[in-house]
Amino acid sequence: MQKPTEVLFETQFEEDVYTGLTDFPKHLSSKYFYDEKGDKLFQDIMNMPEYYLTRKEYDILESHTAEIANLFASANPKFKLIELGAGDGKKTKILLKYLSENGFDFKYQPIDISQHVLNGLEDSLQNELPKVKVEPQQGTYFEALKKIKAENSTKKVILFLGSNIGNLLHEQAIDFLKSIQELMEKEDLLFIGFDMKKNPQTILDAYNDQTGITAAFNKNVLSRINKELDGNFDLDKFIHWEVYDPETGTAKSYLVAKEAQVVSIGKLDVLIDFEQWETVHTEISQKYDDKVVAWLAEKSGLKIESDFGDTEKHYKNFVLRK
Ligand code: AVJ
Repeated sequence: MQKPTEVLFETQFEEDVYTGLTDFPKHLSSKYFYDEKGDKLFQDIMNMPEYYLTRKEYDILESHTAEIANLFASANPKFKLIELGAGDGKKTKILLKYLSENGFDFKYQPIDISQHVLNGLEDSLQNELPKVKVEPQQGTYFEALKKIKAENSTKKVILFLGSNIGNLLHEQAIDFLKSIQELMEKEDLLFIGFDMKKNPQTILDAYNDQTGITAAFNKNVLSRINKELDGNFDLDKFIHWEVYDPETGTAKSYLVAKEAQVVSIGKLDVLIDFEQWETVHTEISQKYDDKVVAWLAEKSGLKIESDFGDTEKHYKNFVLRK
């Protein structure tokens, strides 16, 4: 694992893979799960019986559609609906349909890291809700936020669904919320989904399905290294391992090496040594309670205006304002 003195990385992916796999303990970012195959696997996850998050949020949006729509349009009826990490927009379409059928004055700006996902979303909207004005934007949340800041004027309603915030450690979540807060004006809203603490077994099962879809999703980061960086990971030599700490509310995913091995990554000109049972930490999926959400909001200079939850309070959408 000797580091060439001057490695010039062509992409963020190359740099992050290099840094993560030469660090101790090893880690890779879950943002690299999502290529075309990863998007498909995540779709499959959302349809698994164990993965309750998507259905819960869908139910919340469906049972409070009018109330949420009116909240978006309150103070100033004209707004831009900006969605961070839009995905297939399945849940957002409930709102879009209502807004469009009831003559609300808005534009929809879905932002996603995957151009493939955005194209699919734009096509499906063209078919299903042709009246909705759509302005897709490809990029990371960070790039998107910078662009939004540069633009201005119209009232912004920012959607951040799916408990995507759960991929961030609290400190990072606060930084992220702060950067959203900074580009918000008084009348703007942030509508954000949080997966709440619940029976630890329910959470563990959601990230550890018996069919192995989550395992394949987790291992997709290794497939990407093989494909894009000329790596030779043998996926069968790793197991997917999930832990959930009910005290901190943090679910963590790992890839664990079943045997000692050396993996070559051609494009990075590096050999990575794995000891038997060595881990690569790949994802966190944070779970929240009301106190933690209030603390995050306060730390980021945001106020909680209201929240919508399912009957069991397994999942909640919060409305935040500057
Ligand atoms: C899309 C980040 C919300 O953490 O629940 C699903 C991703 N990882 N199964 C989550 C995921 C494993 C998901 N988020």
